[in-house]
Amino acid sequence: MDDRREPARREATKLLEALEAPGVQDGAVRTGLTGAPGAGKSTLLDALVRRARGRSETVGLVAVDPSSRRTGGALLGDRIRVRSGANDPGVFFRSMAARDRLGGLAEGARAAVLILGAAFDRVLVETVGVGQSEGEVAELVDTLVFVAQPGAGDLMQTMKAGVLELPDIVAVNKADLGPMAERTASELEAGIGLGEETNAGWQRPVLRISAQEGTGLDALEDAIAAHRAWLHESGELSVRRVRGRNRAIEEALGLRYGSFGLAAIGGPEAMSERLAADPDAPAAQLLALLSDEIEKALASGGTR
Ligand SMILES: Nc1nc2c(ncn2[C@@H]2O[C@H](COP(=O)(O)OP(=O)(O)O)[C@@H](O)[C@H]2O)c(=O)[nH]1
Ligand SMILES: [Mg+2]
Repeated sequence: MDDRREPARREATKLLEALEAPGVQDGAVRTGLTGAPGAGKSTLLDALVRRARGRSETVGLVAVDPSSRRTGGALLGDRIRVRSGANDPGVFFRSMAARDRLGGLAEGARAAVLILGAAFDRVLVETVGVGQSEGEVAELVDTLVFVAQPGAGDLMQTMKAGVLELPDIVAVNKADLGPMAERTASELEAGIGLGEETNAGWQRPVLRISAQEGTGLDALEDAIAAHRAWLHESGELSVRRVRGRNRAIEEALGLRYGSFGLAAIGGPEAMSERLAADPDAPAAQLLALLSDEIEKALASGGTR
């Protein structure tokens, strides 16, 4: 690691620790939107932002584009800026490329979500539903909404990819298209009925919405609120946050030091034990601690 970066890293660690302190994140409703390109995520996001602003709630937005490195989410950004107004201080937008050089998706996006979660009433994260990035986003937010595109072809692909295990709420968009949307919704209901109980005790609803016409959005907001209440009551909220924290730490260390670095402090199993032993420590603090240990171990010559 470049020594000149060290002071900046320490400052960032302090900031992230403060953002993870008890109570700081509790106020924000953190929701992820995922789904195939063209499903209507950005349109829905825009509608949700305008509804939230209508209730005088502030909104922080993060767009994660797994396909591009630098200009990811530019389209969404333009859209939000145009529609919701660039000068509205109650809306903040940040777009993220999937992976920058040092940090993975989890590290950069997680920091953005924490910062926005401390400052805004709602945090909305949009990502294209492809494999790993979707799982990572699921761990950054409290509620993941899968925006389904009507059409059998897409649906079969989605189901094959196993993507449907992650979402807490399924919103079949473009209900204004009629029978095709209704068929997709029925298929998804059947598909979800067969799924194993990944979310113990939470009945995942399949909703019909039209982001364009604004129909079904009351029900969607109700479902998000109900899911949030369930997260608190069931204790699942802290389970998820610890899982997200652990994933972020493991990914960040893996990217910085590789498997060789992990081996230097005893390998992945030793690391899992370390993380499990301290579920309450902020990610940034553990990350800094483990980074130090790895660097010392590497400097003193290899694995122990
Ligand atoms: N008919 C219909 N079209 C929609 C609806 N929502 C979005 N669209 C259209 O679907 C296309 C893709 O929308 P977009 O929000 O960019 O999708 P994203 O790629 O998932 O972000 C655009 O042409 C939208 O106007 C809807 O509820 N009904
Ligand atoms: Mg979009």
